[in-house]
Amino acid sequence: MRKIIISFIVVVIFVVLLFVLGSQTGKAPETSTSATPTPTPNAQKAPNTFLVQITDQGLSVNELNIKVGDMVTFKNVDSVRHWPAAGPHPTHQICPGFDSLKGLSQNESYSYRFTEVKTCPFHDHLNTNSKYFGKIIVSE
Ligand SMILES: [Cu+2]
Repeated sequence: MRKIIISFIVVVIFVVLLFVLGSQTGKAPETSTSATPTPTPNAQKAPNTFLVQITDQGLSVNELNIKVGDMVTFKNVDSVRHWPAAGPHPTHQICPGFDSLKGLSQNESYSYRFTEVKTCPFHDHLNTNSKYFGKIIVSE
């Protein structure tokens, strides 16, 4: 009877050892591959805000590379109204929601936060001149 109990204990210890060793070897490749840090949501920096000024000469920036979560502020510094909106004109449906919904008067701003990986072409809904066309490239 005593022999059975001892051999049972030995088996239990053996199984526990196997489990511990198994979980360690399971972790080992993970730590070796994480030598090159991969960005995690917690490691990402705070969202940025980018400014696009709308002037009588056109846009201060026509092509903008941003990250998901970043915001773009369009400020009209021209004396006439401008209406930033996503393409295509006139429905603005490529990036739904990216639309000031009215013409901005001088010194008025419109901000939009981009929440998905996408390229959003935009234009001035009130002016078909190509100098008011641009695109916002949103990446992870
Ligand atoms: Cu339009």
